[in-house]
Amino acid sequence: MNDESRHCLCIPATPEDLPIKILDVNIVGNHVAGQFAVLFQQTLDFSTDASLALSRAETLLLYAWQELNTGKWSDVNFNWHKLYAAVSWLKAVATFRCRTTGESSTPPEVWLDIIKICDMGHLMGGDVWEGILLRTISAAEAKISELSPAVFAEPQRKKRTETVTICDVLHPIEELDRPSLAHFQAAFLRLKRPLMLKGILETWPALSKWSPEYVRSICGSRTVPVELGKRYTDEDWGQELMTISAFIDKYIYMLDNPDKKIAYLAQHDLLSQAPLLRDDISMPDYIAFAGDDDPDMNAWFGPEGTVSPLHHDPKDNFLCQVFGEKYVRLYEESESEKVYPHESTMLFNTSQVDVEDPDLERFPKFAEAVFSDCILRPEKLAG
Ligand SMILES: O=C(O)CCC(=O)C(=O)O
Repeated sequence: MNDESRHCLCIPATPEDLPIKILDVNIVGNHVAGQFAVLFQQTLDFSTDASLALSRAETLLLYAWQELNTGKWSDVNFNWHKLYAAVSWLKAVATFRCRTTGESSTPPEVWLDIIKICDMGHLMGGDVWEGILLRTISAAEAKISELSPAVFAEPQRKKRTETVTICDVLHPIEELDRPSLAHFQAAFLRLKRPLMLKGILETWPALSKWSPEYVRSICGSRTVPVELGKRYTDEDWGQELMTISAFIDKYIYMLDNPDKKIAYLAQHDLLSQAPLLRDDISMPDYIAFAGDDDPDMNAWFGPEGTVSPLHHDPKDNFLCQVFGEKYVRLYEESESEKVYPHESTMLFNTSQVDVEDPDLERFPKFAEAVFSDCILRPEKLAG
């Protein structure tokens, strides 16, 4: 492997620069720790057969995957996450060794696969070895744009045709045009009522730049979790990991999707995954007054017709619309009983009522529940 490829894959000058003892044997067991050590040596010793390292990496990933998906995600010991992340990077290196001859230049498809493998590692495991997965992804992205500039070319905004009728607003949420911070604090935080803020996002470059094609050009090769189905409360709802590019083709442009199945890239920390998108927005000052020093920042990206069922979040929310429009309905906490929260522990924060078509025989009190509503368009922000 030449120096440039080693550099792109973040392989240190000497293997000793990567600590091998990162796992607690008491948690992962002697066998897994032993297999990990062999994989580590095999992958970074370029005189060995890389296909052996690759199949050992696959086996270890499967093992770690099972551990990660047994029981509650929050109860999984962090050693399993670390194992998944570290093995993913070793798999990326082994894949590169299997797919390249060392003589001709590496085709962009190989770098795209490296990004996929590292993204999976990062999604499931976080990161190890000082952010090696994200560093490898950045280097691979740079390599792709150098080899094949068209993949990341500056896009044209594609025209979309709206066909979904959006609900009528019945009890409009109060609108404020750039309120002072003091006014905002009094109106929203003290009275605890929702507000629609106007004129706040005007300076965001995202408003003029973002479109499906722009997002594709920035992070089309990145893997993200996608919710399949119209609502997460539906029986046939599921989740899948796919690249953003595949998501845009199949679920935004509905290519190769004859039944027009709906999917939603929902509640995902996309802006950390794609820092260039993060540069197109700025945190509204009002957030500093919401008493959260470390706010979560999630993105929702979907086709027309996607629905987030009526639910409650543990934190206050600022919902900003950058593209398209969205009907939002809010119920006060005092109305909880009338919106019939699910009884299961998984969905306890979600209403059983389909707001668009409520079954008033099953949920009679829903008819009396008091709500406020609005349509969010790119220039407005609901707090
Ligand atoms: O925009 C959406 O579809 C849902 C947003 C949401 O659930 C939230 O802000 O908590």
